[in-house]
Amino acid sequence: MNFLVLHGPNLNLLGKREPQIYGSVTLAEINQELENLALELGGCTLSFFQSNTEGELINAIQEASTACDGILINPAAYTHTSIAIRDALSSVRLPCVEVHLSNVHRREEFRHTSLTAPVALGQICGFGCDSYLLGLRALFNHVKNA
Ligand code: CA2
Repeated sequence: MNFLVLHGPNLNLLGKREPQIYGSVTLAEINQELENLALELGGCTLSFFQSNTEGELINAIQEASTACDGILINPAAYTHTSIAIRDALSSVRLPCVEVHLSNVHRREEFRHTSLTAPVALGQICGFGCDSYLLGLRALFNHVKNA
């Protein structure tokens, strides 16, 4: 099984700015934790991509259609704004799990809407790095049992 892990805009700043909201863990550390879990799950390889650009995220989603069995995505602020990313996820027809570090439902009202969650298997939020790990487990189990 091959999974694409997609990180949206500004997540490259993790651990470097606003630790009171997003914690002190860096994106590299999250990716490492995911690699460790993939090893533990067995038979699962991961590719990682972060971009601050909507079009690059869409290209990565489209390219995943031939190379991957599923997508783990934190679309970051594009969660709340991007019909284009939602359309890309929907058209690629791969199982997808949406994750967020913070509990978006406890934050500003504009973060309560996700344009992407309706085309995902599910959304996990509020558990910091564990949101990603829980998301990978859910994606792995879904694909294994499909
Ligand atoms: O909680 C999440 O994972 C979010 O996807 C993070 C996004 C936010 O727009 C979503 O509403 C919820 C923001 C990512 C920005 O990350 C930063 C990290 C460190 C410093 C500044 C921004």
